[in-house]
Amino acid sequence: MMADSSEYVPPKVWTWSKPSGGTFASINRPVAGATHEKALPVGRHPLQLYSQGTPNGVKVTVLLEELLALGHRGAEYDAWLIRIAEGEQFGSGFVAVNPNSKIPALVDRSGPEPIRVFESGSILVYLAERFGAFLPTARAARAECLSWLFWQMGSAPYLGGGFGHFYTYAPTRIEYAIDRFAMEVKRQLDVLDRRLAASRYIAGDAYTIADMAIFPWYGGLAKGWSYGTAAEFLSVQEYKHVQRWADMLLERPAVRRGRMVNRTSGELSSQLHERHDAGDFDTKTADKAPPAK
Ligand SMILES: N[C@@H](CCC(=O)N[C@@H](CS)C(=O)NCC(=O)O)C(=O)O
Repeated sequence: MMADSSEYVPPKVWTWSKPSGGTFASINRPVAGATHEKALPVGRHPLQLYSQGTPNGVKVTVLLEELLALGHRGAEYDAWLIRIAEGEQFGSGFVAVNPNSKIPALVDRSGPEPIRVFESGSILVYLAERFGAFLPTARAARAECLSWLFWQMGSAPYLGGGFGHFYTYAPTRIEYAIDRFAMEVKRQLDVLDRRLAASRYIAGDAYTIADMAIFPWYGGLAKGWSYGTAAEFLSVQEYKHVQRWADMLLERPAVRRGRMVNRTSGELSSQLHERHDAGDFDTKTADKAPPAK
Protein backbone atom coordinates (compact mmCIF):
# COMPACT_ATOMS: atom_id res chain seq x y z
CA MET A 1 0.00 0.00 0.00
CA MET A 2 1.31 3.47 -0.86
CA ALA A 3 1.93 5.74 2.06
CA ASP A 4 -0.58 8.56 2.40
CA SER A 5 1.34 11.79 1.65
CA SER A 6 -0.25 13.40 4.75
CA GLU A 7 0.93 10.53 6.97
CA TYR A 8 2.87 11.66 10.01
CA VAL A 9 6.50 10.67 9.97
CA PRO A 10 7.87 10.88 13.53
CA PRO A 11 11.18 12.75 13.85
CA LYS A 12 14.12 10.91 15.44
CA VAL A 13 13.59 12.72 18.73
CA TRP A 14 10.21 13.97 19.87
CA THR A 15 10.08 17.57 21.06
CA TRP A 16 7.24 19.58 22.53
CA SER A 17 6.93 22.06 19.68
CA LYS A 18 3.18 22.62 19.45
CA PRO A 19 -0.01 22.12 21.44
CA SER A 20 -1.39 18.60 21.05
CA GLY A 21 -4.90 19.80 20.08
CA GLY A 22 -8.10 18.23 21.38
CA THR A 23 -10.04 18.86 24.54
CA PHE A 24 -7.18 18.55 27.01
CA ALA A 25 -4.55 20.48 25.05
CA SER A 26 -4.31 23.19 27.69
CA ILE A 27 -3.35 20.77 30.51
CA ASN A 28 -1.26 18.21 28.62
CA ARG A 29 2.48 18.59 29.05
CA PRO A 30 5.48 16.25 28.92
CA VAL A 31 6.93 17.10 32.33
CA ALA A 32 5.81 16.51 35.91
CA GLY A 33 5.88 18.81 38.92
CA ALA A 34 4.10 21.95 40.04
CA THR A 35 3.43 24.89 37.74
CA HIS A 36 2.50 27.31 40.53
CA GLU A 37 2.54 27.75 44.30
CA LYS A 38 -0.80 26.97 45.90
CA ALA A 39 -1.45 25.50 49.33
CA LEU A 40 -4.35 23.09 49.70
CA PRO A 41 -7.24 24.00 51.99
CA VAL A 42 -7.75 21.86 55.10
CA GLY A 43 -11.16 21.33 56.69
CA ARG A 44 -12.20 20.03 60.09
CA HIS A 45 -12.59 16.32 59.35
CA PRO A 46 -9.86 13.67 59.61
CA LEU A 47 -10.09 12.84 55.93
CA GLN A 48 -9.36 15.51 53.33
CA LEU A 49 -10.21 14.60 49.76
CA TYR A 50 -8.98 16.65 46.80
CA SER A 51 -10.89 15.58 43.75
CA GLN A 52 -13.39 16.18 40.98
CA GLY A 53 -16.51 14.18 40.14
CA THR A 54 -15.00 12.18 37.27
CA PRO A 55 -15.21 8.36 37.30
CA ASN A 56 -11.92 8.12 39.23
CA GLY A 57 -13.11 10.68 41.75
CA VAL A 58 -16.55 9.11 42.17
CA LYS A 59 -15.06 5.77 43.22
CA VAL A 60 -13.75 7.35 46.39
CA THR A 61 -16.76 9.49 47.28
CA VAL A 62 -19.05 6.46 46.85
CA LEU A 63 -16.85 4.48 49.27
CA LEU A 64 -16.79 7.33 51.80
CA GLU A 65 -20.58 7.71 51.62
CA GLU A 66 -20.99 3.93 51.98
CA LEU A 67 -18.71 3.92 55.04
CA LEU A 68 -20.71 6.75 56.61
CA ALA A 69 -23.95 4.92 55.80
CA LEU A 70 -22.55 1.91 57.69
CA GLY A 71 -22.00 4.14 60.72
CA HIS A 72 -18.23 4.73 60.49
CA ARG A 73 -18.11 8.24 61.92
CA GLY A 74 -14.35 8.36 61.34
CA ALA A 75 -15.03 8.41 57.62
CA GLU A 76 -16.37 11.98 57.80
CA TYR A 77 -14.58 13.96 55.17
CA ASP A 78 -14.07 17.30 53.52
CA ALA A 79 -14.17 17.04 49.72
CA TRP A 80 -12.43 19.94 48.00
CA LEU A 81 -12.86 20.60 44.32
CA ILE A 82 -9.78 20.44 42.10
CA ARG A 83 -10.76 21.76 38.68
CA ILE A 84 -8.50 19.75 36.41
CA ALA A 85 -9.44 21.64 33.23
CA GLU A 86 -8.03 24.73 34.93
CA GLY A 87 -4.79 23.01 35.89
CA GLU A 88 -5.39 23.02 39.66
CA GLN A 89 -3.77 19.57 39.89
CA PHE A 90 -0.46 21.31 39.16
CA GLY A 91 -0.55 23.52 42.27
CA SER A 92 2.35 22.88 44.68
CA GLY A 93 0.09 21.68 47.50
CA PHE A 94 -1.65 19.16 45.29
CA VAL A 95 1.61 17.87 43.81
CA ALA A 96 2.91 17.31 47.35
CA VAL A 97 -0.05 14.99 47.93
CA ASN A 98 0.01 13.38 44.49
CA PRO A 99 3.28 13.72 42.53
CA ASN A 100 1.36 12.38 39.53
CA SER A 101 -0.94 15.46 39.44
CA LYS A 102 -4.20 13.57 39.00
CA ILE A 103 -7.35 13.48 41.06
CA PRO A 104 -8.34 11.88 43.38
CA ALA A 105 -5.88 12.45 46.24
CA LEU A 106 -6.51 11.90 49.94
CA VAL A 107 -4.85 13.06 53.15
CA ASP A 108 -5.66 11.21 56.35
CA ARG A 109 -5.04 13.61 59.24
CA SER A 110 -6.36 11.35 61.98
CA GLY A 111 -2.90 10.28 63.22
CA PRO A 112 0.12 12.19 64.55
CA GLU A 113 1.43 12.73 61.00
CA PRO A 114 -0.72 13.26 57.92
CA ILE A 115 -0.75 10.28 55.55
CA ARG A 116 -1.05 11.03 51.85
CA VAL A 117 -2.69 8.51 49.53
CA PHE A 118 -2.89 8.81 45.75
CA GLU A 119 -4.18 6.57 42.93
CA SER A 120 -7.87 5.79 43.31
CA GLY A 121 -7.31 2.04 43.70
CA SER A 122 -4.81 2.63 46.48
CA ILE A 123 -7.24 5.04 48.19
CA LEU A 124 -10.02 2.44 48.04
CA VAL A 125 -7.81 -0.24 49.60
CA TYR A 126 -6.51 2.20 52.24
CA LEU A 127 -10.00 3.24 53.35
CA ALA A 128 -11.44 -0.28 53.17
CA GLU A 129 -8.62 -1.56 55.39
CA ARG A 130 -8.79 1.38 57.74
CA PHE A 131 -12.48 0.79 58.42
CA GLY A 132 -12.59 -2.97 57.88
CA ALA A 133 -15.34 -2.80 55.30
CA PHE A 134 -16.00 -3.62 51.63
CA LEU A 135 -12.76 -5.63 51.24
CA PRO A 136 -13.20 -9.25 52.29
CA THR A 137 -10.60 -10.66 54.67
CA ALA A 138 -10.88 -14.36 53.78
CA ARG A 139 -7.99 -15.12 51.45
CA ALA A 140 -9.92 -16.31 48.40
CA ALA A 141 -12.57 -13.58 48.58
CA ARG A 142 -9.94 -10.90 49.11
CA ALA A 143 -7.94 -12.16 46.12
CA GLU A 144 -11.07 -12.08 43.94
CA CYS A 145 -11.91 -8.54 45.04
CA LEU A 146 -8.37 -7.23 44.47
CA SER A 147 -8.15 -9.01 41.12
CA TRP A 148 -11.21 -7.14 39.87
CA LEU A 149 -10.05 -3.88 41.43
CA PHE A 150 -6.71 -4.13 39.62
CA TRP A 151 -8.55 -5.23 36.46
CA GLN A 152 -10.38 -1.93 36.57
CA MET A 153 -7.21 0.08 37.13
CA GLY A 154 -5.55 -1.62 34.16
CA SER A 155 -8.59 -1.62 31.87
CA ALA A 156 -10.14 1.82 32.25
CA PRO A 157 -7.30 3.69 30.51
CA TYR A 158 -8.35 1.85 27.32
CA LEU A 159 -11.88 3.11 27.87
CA GLY A 160 -11.04 6.68 28.89
CA GLY A 161 -7.66 7.42 27.35
CA GLY A 162 -8.27 5.14 24.37
CA PHE A 163 -11.89 4.91 23.27
CA GLY A 164 -13.24 8.03 24.99
CA HIS A 165 -10.33 10.13 23.84
CA PHE A 166 -10.41 9.15 20.18
CA TYR A 167 -14.22 8.99 19.93
CA THR A 168 -14.91 12.31 21.67
CA TYR A 169 -11.92 14.46 22.55
CA ALA A 170 -9.31 14.09 19.79
CA PRO A 171 -9.11 16.96 17.28
CA THR A 172 -9.73 14.54 14.38
CA ARG A 173 -11.62 11.24 14.17
CA ILE A 174 -9.21 8.47 13.28
CA GLU A 175 -11.00 5.30 12.18
CA TYR A 176 -8.10 3.04 13.10
CA ALA A 177 -7.92 4.37 16.67
CA ILE A 178 -11.68 4.32 17.22
CA ASP A 179 -11.93 0.76 15.86
CA ARG A 180 -9.07 -0.45 17.98
CA PHE A 181 -10.44 0.92 21.24
CA ALA A 182 -14.14 0.23 20.48
CA MET A 183 -13.17 -3.41 20.01
CA GLU A 184 -11.27 -3.48 23.29
CA VAL A 185 -14.02 -1.72 25.26
CA LYS A 186 -16.66 -4.11 23.91
CA ARG A 187 -14.43 -6.99 24.92
CA GLN A 188 -14.13 -5.51 28.42
CA LEU A 189 -17.92 -5.08 28.65
CA ASP A 190 -18.26 -8.73 27.68
CA VAL A 191 -15.77 -9.74 30.39
CA LEU A 192 -17.98 -7.96 32.92
CA ASP A 193 -21.21 -9.26 31.44
CA ARG A 194 -20.07 -12.88 31.66
CA ARG A 195 -18.86 -12.38 35.21
CA LEU A 196 -22.11 -10.69 36.28
CA ALA A 197 -24.17 -13.45 34.65
CA ALA A 198 -22.70 -15.78 37.26
CA SER A 199 -22.20 -13.43 40.19
CA ARG A 200 -24.49 -10.92 41.94
CA TYR A 201 -21.67 -8.44 42.53
CA ILE A 202 -18.32 -8.25 40.78
CA ALA A 203 -16.32 -10.13 43.39
CA GLY A 204 -19.04 -12.54 44.49
CA ASP A 205 -22.07 -12.30 46.77
CA ALA A 206 -20.80 -9.26 48.64
CA TYR A 207 -20.71 -5.64 47.52
CA THR A 208 -17.04 -4.53 47.60
CA ILE A 209 -14.62 -1.84 46.50
CA ALA A 210 -14.35 -3.72 43.19
CA ASP A 211 -17.96 -2.72 42.41
CA MET A 212 -17.24 0.85 43.50
CA ALA A 213 -14.21 1.05 41.21
CA ILE A 214 -15.84 -0.50 38.15
CA PHE A 215 -19.27 1.14 38.40
CA PRO A 216 -18.36 4.76 37.57
CA TRP A 217 -16.51 3.65 34.44
CA TYR A 218 -18.41 0.69 33.02
CA GLY A 219 -21.75 1.23 34.77
CA GLY A 220 -21.59 4.83 33.60
CA LEU A 221 -20.87 3.71 30.05
CA ALA A 222 -23.76 1.23 30.20
CA LYS A 223 -26.12 3.93 31.49
CA GLY A 224 -25.17 6.33 28.67
CA TRP A 225 -23.36 8.91 30.81
CA SER A 226 -20.06 8.79 28.96
CA TYR A 227 -18.69 10.18 25.72
CA GLY A 228 -21.77 11.59 24.01
CA THR A 229 -23.32 8.98 21.73
CA ALA A 230 -20.99 6.18 22.85
CA ALA A 231 -23.77 4.07 24.43
CA GLU A 232 -25.51 3.68 21.09
CA PHE A 233 -22.24 3.29 19.19
CA LEU A 234 -21.16 0.42 21.46
CA SER A 235 -24.66 -1.15 21.75
CA VAL A 236 -24.38 -1.12 25.53
CA GLN A 237 -27.94 -2.36 26.03
CA GLU A 238 -26.71 -5.79 24.86
CA TYR A 239 -24.75 -6.24 28.07
CA LYS A 240 -27.78 -7.25 30.11
CA HIS A 241 -25.99 -8.37 33.23
CA VAL A 242 -23.93 -5.18 33.34
CA GLN A 243 -27.23 -3.27 33.04
CA ARG A 244 -28.80 -5.30 35.88
CA TRP A 245 -25.81 -4.67 38.12
CA ALA A 246 -25.58 -0.94 37.30
CA ASP A 247 -29.30 -0.50 38.03
CA MET A 248 -28.87 -2.32 41.34
CA LEU A 249 -26.00 -0.06 42.40
CA LEU A 250 -27.88 3.05 41.35
CA GLU A 251 -30.57 2.16 43.88
CA ARG A 252 -28.08 2.71 46.69
CA PRO A 253 -28.41 6.12 48.37
CA ALA A 254 -24.66 6.25 49.04
CA VAL A 255 -23.94 5.71 45.35
CA ARG A 256 -26.29 8.55 44.47
CA ARG A 257 -24.68 10.84 47.03
CA GLY A 258 -21.16 9.85 46.02
CA ARG A 259 -21.93 10.74 42.40
CA MET A 260 -22.86 14.28 43.41
CA VAL A 261 -19.69 15.17 45.29
CA ASN A 262 -17.21 17.42 43.43
CA ARG A 263 -19.36 17.12 40.33
CA THR A 264 -19.17 20.01 37.88
CA SER A 265 -21.48 18.90 35.06
CA GLY A 266 -25.09 17.87 34.59
CA GLU A 267 -28.12 19.19 36.46
CA LEU A 268 -27.17 21.91 38.94
CA SER A 269 -29.14 20.06 41.63
CA SER A 270 -26.82 17.04 41.12
CA GLN A 271 -23.62 19.05 41.65
CA LEU A 272 -22.23 19.38 45.15
CA HIS A 273 -18.98 21.19 44.38
CA GLU A 274 -17.59 20.83 47.89
CA ARG A 275 -18.77 18.55 50.65
CA HIS A 276 -17.99 19.30 54.27
CA ASP A 277 -21.05 17.92 56.02
CA ALA A 278 -23.77 15.34 55.38
CA GLY A 279 -26.32 18.16 55.34
CA ASP A 280 -24.59 19.77 52.33
CA PHE A 281 -26.47 17.42 49.98
CA ASP A 282 -29.69 19.17 50.93
CA THR A 283 -28.50 22.75 51.18
CA LYS A 284 -25.36 23.34 49.10
CA THR A 285 -25.93 21.86 45.64
CA ALA A 286 -25.07 24.24 42.80
CA ASP A 287 -28.71 25.20 42.23
CA LYS A 288 -28.82 26.50 45.83
CA ALA A 289 -25.32 27.75 46.55
CA PRO A 290 -22.92 29.87 44.48
CA PRO A 291 -20.14 27.78 42.84
CA ALA A 292 -17.01 27.09 44.91
CA LYS A 293 -14.11 29.44 44.18
N1 LIG B 1 -4.78 5.98 37.78
C1 LIG B 1 -5.25 7.22 38.32
C2 LIG B 1 -5.88 8.03 37.22
C3 LIG B 1 -6.38 9.35 37.72
C4 LIG B 1 -6.78 10.25 36.58
O1 LIG B 1 -6.52 9.97 35.40
N2 LIG B 1 -7.40 11.36 36.94
C5 LIG B 1 -7.80 12.33 35.92
C6 LIG B 1 -9.28 12.66 36.07
S1 LIG B 1 -10.28 11.22 35.92
C7 LIG B 1 -7.01 13.62 36.11
O2 LIG B 1 -6.82 14.07 37.22
N3 LIG B 1 -6.56 14.23 35.02
C8 LIG B 1 -5.86 15.48 35.06
C9 LIG B 1 -4.63 15.45 34.23
O3 LIG B 1 -4.36 14.45 33.56
O4 LIG B 1 -3.89 16.46 34.26
C10 LIG B 1 -6.27 6.93 39.43
O5 LIG B 1 -7.02 5.96 39.28
O6 LIG B 1 -6.30 7.66 40.44
